Amino acid sequence: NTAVAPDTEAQAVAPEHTRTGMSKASLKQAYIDNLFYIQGRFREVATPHDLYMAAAFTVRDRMLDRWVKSAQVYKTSHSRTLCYLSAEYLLGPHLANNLVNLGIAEVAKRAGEELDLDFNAILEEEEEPGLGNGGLGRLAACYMDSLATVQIPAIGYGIRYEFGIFDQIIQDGWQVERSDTWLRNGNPWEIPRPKISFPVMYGGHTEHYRDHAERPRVRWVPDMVISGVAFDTPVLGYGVDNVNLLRLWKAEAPESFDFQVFNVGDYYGAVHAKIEAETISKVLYPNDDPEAGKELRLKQQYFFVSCSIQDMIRLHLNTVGPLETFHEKFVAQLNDTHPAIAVAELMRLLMDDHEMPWDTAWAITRATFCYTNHTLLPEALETWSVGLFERLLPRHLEIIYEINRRFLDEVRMRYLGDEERVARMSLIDEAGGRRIRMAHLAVVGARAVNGVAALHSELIKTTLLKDFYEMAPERFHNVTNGVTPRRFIVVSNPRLAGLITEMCGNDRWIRDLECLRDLETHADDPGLQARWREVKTAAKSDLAVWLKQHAGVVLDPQTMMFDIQAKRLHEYKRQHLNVLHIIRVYQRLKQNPNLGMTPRAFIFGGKAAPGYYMAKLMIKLINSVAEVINNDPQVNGYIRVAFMPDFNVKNGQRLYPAADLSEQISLAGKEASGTGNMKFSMNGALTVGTLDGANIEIREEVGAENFFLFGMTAEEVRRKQTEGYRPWDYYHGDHELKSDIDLITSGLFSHGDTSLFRPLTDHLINNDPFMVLADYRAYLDCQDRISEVYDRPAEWDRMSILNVARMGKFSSDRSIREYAERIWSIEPKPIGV
Ligand code: NBG
Repeated sequence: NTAVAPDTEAQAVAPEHTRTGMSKASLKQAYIDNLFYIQGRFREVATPHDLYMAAAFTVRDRMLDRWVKSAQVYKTSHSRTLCYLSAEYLLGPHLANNLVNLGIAEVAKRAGEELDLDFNAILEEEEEPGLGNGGLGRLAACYMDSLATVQIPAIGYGIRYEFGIFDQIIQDGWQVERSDTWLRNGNPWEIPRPKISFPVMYGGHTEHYRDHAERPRVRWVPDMVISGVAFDTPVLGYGVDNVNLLRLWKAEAPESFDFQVFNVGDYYGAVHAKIEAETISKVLYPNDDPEAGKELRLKQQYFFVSCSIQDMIRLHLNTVGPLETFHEKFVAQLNDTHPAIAVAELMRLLMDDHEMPWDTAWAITRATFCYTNHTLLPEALETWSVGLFERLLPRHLEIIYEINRRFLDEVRMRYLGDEERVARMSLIDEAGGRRIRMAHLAVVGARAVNGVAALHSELIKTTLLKDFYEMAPERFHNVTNGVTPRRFIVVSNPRLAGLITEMCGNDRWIRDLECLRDLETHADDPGLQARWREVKTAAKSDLAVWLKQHAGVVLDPQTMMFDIQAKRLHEYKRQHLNVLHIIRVYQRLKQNPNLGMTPRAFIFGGKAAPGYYMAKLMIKLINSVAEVINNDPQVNGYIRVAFMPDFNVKNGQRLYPAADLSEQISLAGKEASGTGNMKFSMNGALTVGTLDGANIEIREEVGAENFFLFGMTAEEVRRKQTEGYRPWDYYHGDHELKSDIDLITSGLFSHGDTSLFRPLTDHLINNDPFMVLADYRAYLDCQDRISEVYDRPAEWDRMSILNVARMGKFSSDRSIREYAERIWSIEPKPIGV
């Protein structure tokens, strides 16, 4: 069931006479039926939303067929199952992706045409579930796609936030946040499971007692109980019949709880309890890095972890049997430390509810969990105050103390007399208010730990978790991130996908991205280069139309290089370095209006955490520079600046295909991996980048000659930091740099206001924690080289083709296979039909 073209295979699954047939005729019939029987509409009165819903249900029915079969096979074959525990899933729109994975994108389009439907308008109608912040949440979504595609039985567990990541609008150049009401019109992709529901407890105290056999036992008496209800979304693999489960939990007040209060006559108290319970899954925290100490966030984490572990135990008891084999049935991957409390929760359930002794419970727990670290930034490493834990999760605090006591004894035994090491490794940070180090809990409770790119995994071993690495080096791994080529090439860039398929002679590359290598031999072919360029220009035109409508900026897709930086706004990602380059080009043009330069459109996209002042100021700066440049007739034939509002998955899909140049300019050692870097290269953009995160591996793959490298290495950064970095010296030592920064403070971009951007420029000159000034000159020189190459189209196109041809490694299918083989020990389980 592997090498069959998806269209044919899909037809084999559902014969024509069934209600989920895949032919054009059955699709048309099903669509009309769904419009009528589900939406209660006929064509003449249907709204665009009705038309979308009917399409979504038509596609969903065809997935459910396969889902039921997958569930049956997984159950009867007792398949080992991967549970991905993640507080975020940045899924993006489902419809187009599911059509592609079902293999019916083409036939559905034709069916739509015959029904006189505007296919693109229907796709546009979908509101995307933005249940994540950025890279980490999107990675979880790519991994769900790949798990199904490489046929690994898997359940993704998470939270069904009622409000996902905020919508960003730009007002007067500033970011303004609007709440994301994605569920407002209903979500056709999910199936509520009111009967799959678990109690989740908070607060109260613990009681230690002896049971009938005189064994010491613990009972947790909470002061609040809520319930978590499952909502399931099917996730279909590409070109296979495997459908996995994404199970998201919604918080509700348990009925019985309501009743109790109601019975004693406290109606308002009951209502209040209900509201408080439902608050828990209300909204996603919009920060890349956790805000310290937010109680509701800890409640959310524990909420979805507790429901998920209880669900796993239920599944195990229903299918396999005794919990002693729990770790043989399940592996649980912790996506960062957000679900790390799972270590204590599994211990609690095994011991308190299922009467297991500590050692057995601990052996099972340690064998179940694996932990992925996604950042080295100190401000992003989660810790929770012991006081908060004591109030919210008193039983878990006891368990964590006991885990710590036993663990530190081991450390002491191993490193006699090294009490400093003991303090460094403790799960409790004793310095300045006692705090629980969630990363340490995850490491101690997991059998494998991994970073997300080669450099990052090395830095974990030599800095962040050095002591742990020394103690158990065999538990440390690297799995470099990947992205799904289904969404990020086939769905978002159909023209490129078509050209690649034609050049390769088949579409195998979609499930085996290494096949793109076939393009290499054509890299110098002027015929391919011309078509390659046409595809790129067409994507640029689409983006230009969109940006004109949504950002009010006019860009010329024919003459301008599209230079794009799209990612969260963060100082370490250095959007301000990009801005300094724009200002330099602007000044050059002003000094010499006849400078024949390569025209460029500088395009930005990204959200700032609502409380991150400096990041918001960077957005304002970009928009302010844009306003001046775009309205200056002396330069605007050469350069323009655009800020795309509301960068999300849907809008990302407009950006990646249209980029000539991808900006990956973080300070070396700070970006754990990056995944946007992969999405851009896969779509033929060349990268200007530092030796950071996965950039290093991208450069290795595509060849140094096809990558624009600049800046310090992580090692050089470290050295400069220890020697004492003085941005002031750079500012005074480079008159162009000084004049670019001074132009910002002059008020030119702020209608004469010389104080507006002062916080940003002062910070650069005096502190510059991410060494923008140190890399400025190298960045500018590199950008000049880039402009020169862009003026030699044959050379540029060749490089672009080679970039795509050599991106095989960065498919998330490869990442998942590595996890499955090296970390999880899970075999693919094909669904034969
Ligand atoms: C982010 C990193 C990125 C990385 C993604 C996915 C967090 C905490 N980390 O570099 O900053 O690509 O994770 O691994 O969001």
